[in-house]
Amino acid sequence: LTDASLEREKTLAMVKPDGVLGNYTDEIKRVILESGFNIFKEKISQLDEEQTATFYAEHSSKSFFSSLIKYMTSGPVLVMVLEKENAVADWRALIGPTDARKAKNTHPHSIRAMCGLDSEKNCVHGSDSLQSAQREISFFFNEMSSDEEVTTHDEL
Ligand code: RTP
Ligand code: MG
Repeated sequence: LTDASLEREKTLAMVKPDGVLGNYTDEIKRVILESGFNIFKEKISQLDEEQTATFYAEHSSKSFFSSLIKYMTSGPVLVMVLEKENAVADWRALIGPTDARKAKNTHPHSIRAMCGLDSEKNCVHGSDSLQSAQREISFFFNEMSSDEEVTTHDEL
């Protein structure tokens, strides 16, 4: 393995329905590229209730689960595989805290401060660990392979 290939950690990023409908996609992708990530794969997807419940299975017993499913199925999402050294933690830092209202106070330069609304409608998703990243990348790019508009970028 070369040094470059060791550095290329991958994470799953998503622009949620409020971000897509609010036309934040281009601005978010600009921040992603300026922050040193490579967009390795991307596609538009429309989640259904079952897919959302599977994706967010860890939250199935939470009070906000049914609301989360309604939100996440309300429109298309843009899913991306981002790669860079320390991609998982760096993308989580870039998006900011879950509650976008808090993000506006404590992390004003974060993506959720830029385009999120509250603790649910927070514009973007990021994998929370290497293990989650692997699960979520195969969820979108192996299991849901019937989706169209997949682009694969050449590795640098
Ligand atoms: P994500 O998984 O989407 O990247 O967000 P996260 O790690 O920052 O937050 P998590 O605890 O995993 O929650 C997943 C998503 O559920 C919605 N949520 N609503 N109403 C509420 O109190 C509440 N709490 C969480 C948000 O859309 C959150 O991103
Ligand atoms: Mg989470």
